[in-house]
Amino acid sequence: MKTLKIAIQKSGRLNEKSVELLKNCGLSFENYKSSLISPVSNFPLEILFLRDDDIPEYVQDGIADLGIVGENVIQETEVAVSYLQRLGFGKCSLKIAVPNNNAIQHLDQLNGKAIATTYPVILGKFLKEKNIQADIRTISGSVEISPGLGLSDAICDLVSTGGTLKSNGLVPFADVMSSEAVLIGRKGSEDEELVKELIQRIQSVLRAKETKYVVLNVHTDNLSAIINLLPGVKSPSVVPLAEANWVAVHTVIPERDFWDKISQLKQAGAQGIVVMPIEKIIL
Ligand code: PRT
Ligand code: ZN
Repeated sequence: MKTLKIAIQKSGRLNEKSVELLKNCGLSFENYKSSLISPVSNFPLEILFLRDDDIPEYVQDGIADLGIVGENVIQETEVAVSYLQRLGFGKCSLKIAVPNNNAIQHLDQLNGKAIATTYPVILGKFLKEKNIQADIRTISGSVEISPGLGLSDAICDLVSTGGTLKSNGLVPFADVMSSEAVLIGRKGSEDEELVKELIQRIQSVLRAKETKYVVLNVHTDNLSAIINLLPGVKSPSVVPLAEANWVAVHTVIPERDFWDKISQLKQAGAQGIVVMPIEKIIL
């Protein structure tokens, strides 16, 4: 049987979450820091640990079948790969930022200015779209210090908390793109059975993360009010309790409106609410 290869970041911001996701898919492997390849013992898969910048090309060229990498890196490297699944971690935005004492207020004012970045391709396309002629200065790192050193008037860099911009006296000025980690595949790999199986496992883990399993007790007088609050669920399980006229309702609640829903359920008569994490949801 064919063995798939998936490339993930060897060390850095995406490494830990990528390893965690694959382990949550039930894959068993050693997270070797020192080696490039780790075999998975219970699935025909090998994990390649690489620098994130190399992952898109490895996948495009078929050296790896799959990869986990930030969308920012895929777009910057302009590779031909298939986007298979957004993964919900490594979220950040590529932003243009200017010194906080700067008079630049509108995009037009970037005309003729120097912008330092490690993302010249994405920035170049953005400026072209906005019809702005600026001087893109490509540097390999520490972009945030370049205005202070007089090397540029603005920067274009990834931002997550905004702390780095702030501590360098910069303010975000324009959003160029937002990014998160995605699963990519060699073109055509999405039709392979093993790839489909792995995507299904990943999706079941992601779905489970978005929901909580909830068990609550309710008097039968209040049962219909409780069920009306759970419109997303086709049929919550209702189990009789030892005490007459009381039942336990088992259901799943989306993470995004969790606390609102819990307080509505309490007001409708729910008691003894127990909340549990879900490991996987297989449809
Ligand atoms: O060694 P290797 O080449 O593999 O790693 P790397 O150093 O190139 O990348 P790494 O590990 O820093 O980031 C990997 C990926 O994480 C990026 O390609 C993004 O998709 C994603 N990501 C998410 C980020 C950030 N958030 C982020 N904040 N990548 C970088 N940053 C940097 C940013 O460049 C700036 O220096 O963090 C700083 C800003 O952070 P805040 O929190 O102060 O705003
Ligand atoms: Zn990198």
